[in-house]
Amino acid sequence: MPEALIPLRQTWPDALVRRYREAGYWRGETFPAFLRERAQRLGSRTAVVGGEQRWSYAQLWERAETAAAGFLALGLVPGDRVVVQLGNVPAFYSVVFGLFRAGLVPVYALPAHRITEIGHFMRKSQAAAYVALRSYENYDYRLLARELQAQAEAGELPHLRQAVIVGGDAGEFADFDAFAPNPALLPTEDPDPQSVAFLQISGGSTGLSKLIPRTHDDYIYSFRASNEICGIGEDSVYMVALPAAHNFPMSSPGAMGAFYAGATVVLSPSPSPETTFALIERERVTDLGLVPPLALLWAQAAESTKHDLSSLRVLQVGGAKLTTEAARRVVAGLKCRLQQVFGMAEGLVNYTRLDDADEIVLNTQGRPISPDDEVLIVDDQGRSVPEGQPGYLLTRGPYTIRGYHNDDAANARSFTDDGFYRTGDVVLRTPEGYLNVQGRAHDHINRAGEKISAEEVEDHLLANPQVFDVAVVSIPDEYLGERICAFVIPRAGEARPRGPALKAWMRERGVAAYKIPDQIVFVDAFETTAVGKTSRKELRARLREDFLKAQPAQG
Ligand code: OOB
Repeated sequence: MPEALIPLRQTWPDALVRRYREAGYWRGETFPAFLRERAQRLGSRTAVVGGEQRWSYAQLWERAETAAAGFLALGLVPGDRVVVQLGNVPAFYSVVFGLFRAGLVPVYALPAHRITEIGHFMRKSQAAAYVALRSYENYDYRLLARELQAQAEAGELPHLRQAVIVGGDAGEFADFDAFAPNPALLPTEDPDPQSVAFLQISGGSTGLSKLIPRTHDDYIYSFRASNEICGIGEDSVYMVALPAAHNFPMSSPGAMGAFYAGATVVLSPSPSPETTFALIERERVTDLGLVPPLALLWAQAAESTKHDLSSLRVLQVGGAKLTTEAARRVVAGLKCRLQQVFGMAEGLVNYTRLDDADEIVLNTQGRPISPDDEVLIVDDQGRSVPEGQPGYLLTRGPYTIRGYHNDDAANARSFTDDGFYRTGDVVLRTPEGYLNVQGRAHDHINRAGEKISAEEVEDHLLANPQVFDVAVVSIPDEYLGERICAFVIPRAGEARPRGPALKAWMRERGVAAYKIPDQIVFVDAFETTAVGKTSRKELRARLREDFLKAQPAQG
């Protein structure tokens, strides 16, 4: 018998629960209930467009109900967790809403994840099932399903019972495309709005990604309020250009906000101008979110494009810092409104407002969604810093989690005794109450919006017998914002490793490609301080500094 499932919960103190309800933030809405209502009311309106598919609200709901019945027919039971690894295809939403409808709990993985990450999500969430596309971006996810199955047979994934393949050709796995409607199997009641609807994954600033439990009430509030701030309504056409599972295109206001508003969601298989510009013209896209390097690429490409981009109303940029100069270039290149978004999967999201002065839009990362988002900016001792000074950002509020799932050590580190989440970001607040992101407390690398833990990459490289020691740092990069640089001390007596071979070796371990170092620098030793032992943090800082001094001209 596998060990019992660790309960999924997110607990705000009673007084705050009352406050958030009375203030009208938490309205007792749930994912299945709102989509069912939209399907009844909006029926034939287009909900989602992707590839050759174009589904109305009625069709999306019908497909979600079929998916729900199919998952339950496989023997999954309400409360089971299901790791979902799908790309930007309409089935992403029929699967996810199907899971919600069945009372199952999606765990959102990204298409780039491989066995190391997926195995970790499966174990941490005690997942009963894995759902993936047959193929996406030239990768056959049945390979991953097979690896998971082998781990399950070896007793390493005691909860895993089913793997489901979407998009045909399911091989030995359950075939999502063959799921049949069966209303008798479906729950008669909608889930508890205070219950955990899904597990999002953290950027993993230290070590492996953590699982983020979000409730129906808290998450729906975040995108309903985002819709208002971002001006999303029934006539909006929202494009998902970043990976659909990421919190930004999911809920800020994202596809979920768009569905909530009865708008149309257009999925792009790639965020490149070549792919997206034609789609923007064809579908008359009005809103979308990008990470800074893509926004710059778009601004440049827009100047010479033959496509009509005049439908674009708002371009949101977030996930990593957009410098003032970059913001200017984006505004000059794309003739639409810019909105900066500073958010995190754990909760808090800040937006510049659409009617803010250019000064604010160019120079800040916005202000919180909610009047009840509490923001503290503190020093090393946890004391508030004087107004206008940089400090660590702590936050608590009606859509910010109070703890990660199944991770006591991370919870002890990441939350204060009175429930504030330590974001790890260093920010300052302007006199108008807007936040400006200055940097961060942890050694993670923000590579074009993908967060990579230096520690995690170091651990992988240290597993290589040719590597004696390694320090992984972020290096400023013109295109990516930051790139991953690994300083490696080869092991004496072993054949000297080569950079490309080390990268290939890491890839073969089954690690997401975005975590593979962009650059490997071999060194003979890490110089230590007179005291003898240097902290990893200091060591990384020193290596980065020396590297930049030695090669000031490098990107
Ligand atoms: C978004 O979410 P995550 O969970 O991938 O990453 C959160 C972290 C933040 O703590 C911060 O370090 C960084 O990403 N970040 C930014 C930023 N937006 C996010 N740093 C500077 N400037 C910004 N505008 O990245 C995310 C979630 C929802 C909406 C938007 C982004």
